[in-house]
Amino acid sequence: APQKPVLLTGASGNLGRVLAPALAAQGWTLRLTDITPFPDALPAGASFTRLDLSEGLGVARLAEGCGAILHFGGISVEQPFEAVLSPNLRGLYHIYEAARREGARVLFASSNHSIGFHERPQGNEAKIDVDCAFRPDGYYGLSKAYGELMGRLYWDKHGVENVNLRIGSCFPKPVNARMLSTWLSFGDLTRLVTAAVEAPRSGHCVIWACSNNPATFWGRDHRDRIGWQPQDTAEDYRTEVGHILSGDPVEERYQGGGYTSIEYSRSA
Ligand code: NAI
Ligand code: 15L
Repeated sequence: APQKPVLLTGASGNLGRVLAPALAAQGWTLRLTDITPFPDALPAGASFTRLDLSEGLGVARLAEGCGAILHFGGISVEQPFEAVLSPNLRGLYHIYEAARREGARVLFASSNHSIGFHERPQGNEAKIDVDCAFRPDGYYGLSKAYGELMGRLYWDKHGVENVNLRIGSCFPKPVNARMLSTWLSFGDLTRLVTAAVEAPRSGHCVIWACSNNPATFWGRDHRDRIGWQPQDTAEDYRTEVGHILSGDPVEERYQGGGYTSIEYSRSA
């Protein structure tokens, strides 16, 4: 287990509620935080502080003495610009300033929606690597691109290490055909976070956070630097969900799926 406490933002969210008990069971000392109360029993060795990420002083105080910040808090779906702005842009800045002060490593829950307007590869067409262009599919995806670039800046200028997890679809199981490509199991997520915190050095790196899916959209990334390999596969669910398509041509064309077609108004 890490020697210093680990701060987990977004602790009351879907992934926070998976990670908090799983990491605590590995003996980690966790500081949990969210704007909404933690709905479950507090795991052993964990404390919880209710806080809005827009409060920079509060974030700085919570991060005191921490060796890593797992940043999973904020807006997690497409929302109007004004709703995304404070949690995802201002909040991210507070996280990075705290990390700089503490010399802590940041794990950032980025998203496939930072690159969602790449087309899905057909047949044996080349898959995109993590150094592909950002092609956000909305204000949410744009905030994730900003978050990854914030990591780039703080590494280049201040040596703040950061691992950016470009998460596909992290749910108990895939629920449609797209998720045969994008699904990340909870087990693979927990092992990924563990590897990213425990790696002796990470620098600035970007990881395609999906399970070992043969139908993946994604190619090379920096997983070797942290020594992570996914163990689960969405393929186990092909007969169950492989026929579940949206019927929307925009959604099915692009990697970001349903987010790309929200308010889509391009005519050619
Ligand atoms: P979630 O929406 O369940 O959890 C996010 C948490 O952030 C919530 O508990 C919410 O209360 C908290 N939050 C929102 N605004 C806040 C603020 N101003 N101050 C403090 N806390 C605030 O989302 P989920 O699914 O757990 O995702 C966690 C992270 O992973 C998010 O950053 C999301 O963008 C990212 N992600 C998740 C994916 C998934 O498939 N679940 C896919 C790609 C990225
Ligand atoms: C995300 O970024 C969201 O947080 C999650 O709710 C899913 O929509 C996921 O992407 C996805 O693309 O399936």
